[in-house]
Amino acid sequence: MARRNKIYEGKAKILYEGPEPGTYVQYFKDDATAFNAEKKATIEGKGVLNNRLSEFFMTGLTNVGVPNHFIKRLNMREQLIRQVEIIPLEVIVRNFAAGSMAKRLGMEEGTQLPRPIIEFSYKDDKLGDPLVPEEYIIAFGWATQQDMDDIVALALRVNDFLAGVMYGVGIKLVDFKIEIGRVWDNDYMRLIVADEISPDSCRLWDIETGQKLDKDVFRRDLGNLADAYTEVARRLGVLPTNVTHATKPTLIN
Ligand code: AIR
Ligand code: ASP
Repeated sequence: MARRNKIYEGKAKILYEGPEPGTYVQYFKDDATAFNAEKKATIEGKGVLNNRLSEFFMTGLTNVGVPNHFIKRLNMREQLIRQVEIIPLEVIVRNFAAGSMAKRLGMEEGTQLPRPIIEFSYKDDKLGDPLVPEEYIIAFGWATQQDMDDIVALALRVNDFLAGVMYGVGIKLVDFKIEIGRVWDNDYMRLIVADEISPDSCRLWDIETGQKLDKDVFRRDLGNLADAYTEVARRLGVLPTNVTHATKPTLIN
């Protein structure tokens, strides 16, 4: 059988033409990159875990009424998604200072913020995804003021959902990144959550021990990334509880 048409290949995922108009197949690779692909590795099992975890979070969002691109998982590494026009922004929500915010402001990582803080980066690897003010976004026409209001509302709903789900399994949601896409239903345009939600795009710390269970394990060489993601999946009930090593993940259907 002929391979599907490749639409786009990113650092961790590939998009293929979907079986019906308006759909794509999203394939999760085992590749990990950090610092805009300066650091690279292949981590066996990561793609399988992220496919399943993104399915878990997106399905949960659907169930609480937050619109997103997920349609269904097709197999271990692929999911069917709605085709969207991606807004070229990384929408970052922070509950505790960490990463680039902690560095920029000289704050200790883990400091609780007075309220969730949302920031936007312009998606451009060559520029290192620079932080941009809303003023730029609107002036350059990447999104309108109405879009920005909708994006902030969506981001806060995702934050409340994800923070609650993670809290339930003893994990603190420090921060995360989402991407937003436009879809059209006839002439009516809507914004929905797109891309992925996984430990690649969140900071997740064990509430008791502070242990990092996200991509910082790879960025900062803190241990085995697949083991950390397996732990997240296991706590969420996505993997059987007796799985202790990620090399060959077994999935519950
Ligand atoms: N993120 C940003 N660009 C790519 C990703 N995955 C996520 C990080 C972190 C949050 O956005 O994984 O959860 C904030 O990242 P930073 O580096 O700005 O502190
Ligand atoms: N995903 C980006 C990269 O590949 C940023 C990061 O997650 O650190 O560099």
